[in-house]
Amino acid sequence: MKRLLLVFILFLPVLKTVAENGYDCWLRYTPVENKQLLQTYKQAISAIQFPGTTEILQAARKELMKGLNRILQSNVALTNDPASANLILGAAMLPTDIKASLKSELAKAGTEGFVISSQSIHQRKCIVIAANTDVGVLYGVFHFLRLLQTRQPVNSLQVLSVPRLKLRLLNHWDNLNRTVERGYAGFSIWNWHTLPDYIDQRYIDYARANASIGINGCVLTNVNANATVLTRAYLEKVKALANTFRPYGIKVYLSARFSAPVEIGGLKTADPLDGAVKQWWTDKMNEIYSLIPDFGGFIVKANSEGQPGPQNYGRTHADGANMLADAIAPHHGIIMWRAFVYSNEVPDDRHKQAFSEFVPLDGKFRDNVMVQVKNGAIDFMPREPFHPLFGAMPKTPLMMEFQVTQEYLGQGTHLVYLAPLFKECLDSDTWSKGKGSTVAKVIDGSLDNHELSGLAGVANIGNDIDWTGHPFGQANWYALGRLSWDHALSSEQIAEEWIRMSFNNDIDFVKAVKKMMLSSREIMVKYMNPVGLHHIMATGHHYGPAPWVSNLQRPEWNPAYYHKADSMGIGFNRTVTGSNALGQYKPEAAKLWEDIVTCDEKYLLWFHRVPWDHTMKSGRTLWDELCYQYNNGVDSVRWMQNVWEKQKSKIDEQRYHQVNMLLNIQEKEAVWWRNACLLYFQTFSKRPIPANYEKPDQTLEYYEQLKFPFAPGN
Ligand code: GCV
Repeated sequence: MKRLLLVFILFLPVLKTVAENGYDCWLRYTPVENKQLLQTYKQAISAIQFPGTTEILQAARKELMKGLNRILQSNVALTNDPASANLILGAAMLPTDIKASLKSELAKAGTEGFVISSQSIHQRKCIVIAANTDVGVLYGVFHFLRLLQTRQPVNSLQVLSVPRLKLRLLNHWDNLNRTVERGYAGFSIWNWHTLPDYIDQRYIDYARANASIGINGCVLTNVNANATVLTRAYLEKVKALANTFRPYGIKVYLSARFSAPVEIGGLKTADPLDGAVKQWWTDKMNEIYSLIPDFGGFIVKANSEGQPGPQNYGRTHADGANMLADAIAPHHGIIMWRAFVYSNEVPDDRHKQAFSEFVPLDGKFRDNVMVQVKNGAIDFMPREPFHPLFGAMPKTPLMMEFQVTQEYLGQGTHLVYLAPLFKECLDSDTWSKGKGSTVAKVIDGSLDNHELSGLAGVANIGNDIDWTGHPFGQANWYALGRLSWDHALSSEQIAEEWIRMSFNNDIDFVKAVKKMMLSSREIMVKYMNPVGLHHIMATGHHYGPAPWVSNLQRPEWNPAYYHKADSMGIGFNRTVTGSNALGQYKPEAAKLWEDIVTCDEKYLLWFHRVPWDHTMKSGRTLWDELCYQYNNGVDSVRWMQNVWEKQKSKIDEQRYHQVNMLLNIQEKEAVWWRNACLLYFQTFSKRPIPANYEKPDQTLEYYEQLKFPFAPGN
């Protein structure tokens, strides 16, 4: 019996079937498998000098020790003796000789950056993690742990890493009743009922995960805001979260309901120019900062999709934003004012409306206002050209808003790695100041010399055990953070880091999964929105295809408004002969898309109305190309299933099985998108689906009558 037990214990660590539920995300700190590498790591890191008692340094030290003890499978010693230490960390308390030797690097590190440097100190090889601030040290610790987790050599390190953006945020669209708008991973992680007294370990682990990728702020509440969060009882709860996140360098922000002075303040108006309204907000800011001295500020969705705003009182967006900005300025907070506006009373192409409303306001916002712009002008579609506001408001710091939650990209069940989508937008050239005026340079402030800069992602996090529901959803959270730290990182590098840390360092596994991830966004575009189609999803919950919808009250809510299919062709003419949305771009940027013949075909139907028999670059007609792309998309999901099946022996059974089931759903839904869209568009094209493709196994009527009254996230 004893021997049996021994055999069992001996083999336990190598069993691949040990279940992993994904809770630890990319901070699993698995032991180094390779004995030689383990030896080098152990030699390099045997005694650590890491003084300091601030809460941030304590958090950093705790993380470092936890990570090292697991990765190196031994208890690494902390020491106060500089003569024996070979890993030395610190900011203010860094020994002066080390500080002096890193002077020029530290001069560049700023308030959040860090230096990791291999040094020879008193004839001994040492690794130094240094920064000007405690939070810089924390980021340095996470970077160092990442090097070890991804099994990088550490014998000759010279790293200087500085975030390119000041504000690196997650926007939670979480409601106070714990439902999450467009959330597909359960309910909100904020348990408002048990706050402020109960601090769930999840809050701490959330902060750790965020800090590890450089995120330094989170908006706790939905932009479709509820004024209740501004009442004293709720502010106490917000304070508890702020206290929990502070050791990890994370500030809290809230969404502001513009009509709060009426709803919870008892005023008759929320007019931003009214003295009593201004006073109400000033008092509210004072109250908030008395509780949370480092409160970050507010995000505001105003006069958009039914939300109240300054226009209710005949005032402009700038009037509204500036009133809040003035009230928060004494506390150094900021206002993030969203540019996601469109109105059914404006007869113009929805694509153009934000630009038309906001460009005239350029230069009219206070210094502590940022205008937050979605990556594209419609709404987080699988593929959109960059928003024309980027580069068009040089006097205003513009902040990027990406959507990490996959509202229009397969929601909680499709494996779609979003870094390529984020990068596509960031790398787009606005030409606003000549060639190379990329969106990235607009938002990092370098193009127009702005002090404030930022990027936010609408979070995909919920209370599911693995945070994001789909194990690969974590990769998108990870990518958002890494790109907000450094938008020059490649999608490939980010994917590789994430795979190695979240699964393992097996070279073949990393290679196969990386390939699948890097292809996944393009594959999803093919089976959902090929050739520039957009906004053809179902109404309300946005789950599944419904290009046939054309009876909704507001024209721009109808898919038919966007594809405009008829017997002649399909697509939205946004050229000069149509809505001329293209006219909002600089001519050099518009050039990519303005001519139907040379237009980048990924955007063809976005900008052009195209006859069904138009010859595509492939030589196929447009109709045949649509058939090809939809089918190729489905085939490629099958390829992804195949890639994943081959990884069975490489990872834990639980996550293997989970992803397997999710890929099965993705395959089914890709077929659904293909069949529904092709059958519907065929009613206009009147052309056959070429015989070499699978025939739809259901009728159009079948797809049209499908209903999902309880689809999540709505
Ligand atoms: C928070 C889209 C979504 C809405 C969301 C809105 C926005 O319209 O479907 O759920 O509301 O964008 O970004 O404000």
